[in-house]
Amino acid sequence: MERIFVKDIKIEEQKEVLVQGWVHSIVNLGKINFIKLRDKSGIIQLVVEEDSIKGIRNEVAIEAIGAIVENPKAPSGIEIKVSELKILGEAYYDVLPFEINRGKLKSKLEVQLDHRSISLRKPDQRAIFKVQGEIEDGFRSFLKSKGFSMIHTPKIIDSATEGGSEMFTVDFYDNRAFLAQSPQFYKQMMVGAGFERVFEVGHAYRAELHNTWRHLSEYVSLDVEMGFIKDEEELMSLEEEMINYIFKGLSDTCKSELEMYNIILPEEVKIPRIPLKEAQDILLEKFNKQCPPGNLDADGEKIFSKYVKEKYGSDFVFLTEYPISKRPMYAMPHESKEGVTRSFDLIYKGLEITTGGQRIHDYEMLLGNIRKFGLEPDNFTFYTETFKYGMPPHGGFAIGLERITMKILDLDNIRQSTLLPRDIKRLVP
Ligand code: AMO
Repeated sequence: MERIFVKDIKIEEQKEVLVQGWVHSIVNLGKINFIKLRDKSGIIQLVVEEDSIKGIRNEVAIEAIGAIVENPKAPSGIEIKVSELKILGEAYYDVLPFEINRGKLKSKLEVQLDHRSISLRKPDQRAIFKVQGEIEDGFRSFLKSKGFSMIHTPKIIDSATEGGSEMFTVDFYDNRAFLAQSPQFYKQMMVGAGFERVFEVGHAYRAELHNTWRHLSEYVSLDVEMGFIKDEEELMSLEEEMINYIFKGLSDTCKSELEMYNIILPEEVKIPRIPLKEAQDILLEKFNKQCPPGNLDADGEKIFSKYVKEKYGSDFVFLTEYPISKRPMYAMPHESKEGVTRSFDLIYKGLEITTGGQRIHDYEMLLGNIRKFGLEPDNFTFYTETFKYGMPPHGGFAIGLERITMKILDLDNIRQSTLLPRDIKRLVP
């Protein structure tokens, strides 16, 4: 008999089924016993006779064959009257690290992460990663429909892309190498190589010295780069359209997962675009909130998001025109607005989830800017070479996958939306 997943069991279609999964809970009534079996798709009640329950306890992996019967009292309205029950994987614990068969997980997040493969057995924990998978799927299929090519670029690299301080170093044979903070240079190079429009889903590495609710040492970066653009407005429009596409996909594919977290996604997202300076002035005038020069801090992002939500009804806001001094050397300066770049951040529910912008595409201008930033152009020839041979106007952006997942589901900590997080204190499991 072939295995069936719990969610596919239909009373009208099957008489007898074979199910496999874990023992979620047991109610022992002597002659008759109820076992809840949990597989990747759901939970079903098994009715088991006394003699076959031997050795069965929570989280043991089992297989059951039995007849489907209707029972309005069973949680799904159906149960299986078991004729054969087999243990497939014994359990060897004294006590479970935490209870995973009732309510919300009560133990501290760090304890849940220490025992990640156990905490993930809880359906609401795995639901986060169903949503995350669908976000990634939406990202890929949206961009493919717009003529973007998928690329994979090296993560072991020779020099810093976003600035030098947050790099992890690795031994690379007899040399020192770094882990890529972003595929920035490579995605630009691939635009110039003739792909024109590229995207990448890959890990990025940041040696974050602070242990915060929103920073990881290793995160998944959803990167986009597009050639022959007019300006950064085109990129923001692309991202806005993409977010609408992803939300529509999630509403279709993740109904029950979103329900678990009480999330109703908006039918249409329209994102205001506000220059950073204006946002800072509003924060100062209306909220007496002083921002660091050329940026918003975490508090500023939260307060400003609330203001935007009230004024424009949007959970998102693009902050534009970041100052040259706060952006990397590849950012395109604004030709008519002194001191600012054609770059932007996207803030979602009080957290930056994207940075992007138009890049410098002129070779001479790029070399000049590298020097202006106190860097040595000779160290970047692998990158700047592309620009020697007719680089089109281009730009792009990157979304942090764990951050957007966390915010969609209103989670408090980025580690909750990371399968196996890495941070300043965590390298296992
Ligand atoms: P930036 O450094 O702002 O820009 O990163 C882009 C997005 O990546 C996510 N992110 C992080 N997520 C978790 N932990 C971290 N430590 C972390 N650092 C960044 C955020 C952030 O908005 N090259 C540019 C992008 C571009 O211009 O195309 C870049 O990497 O969601």
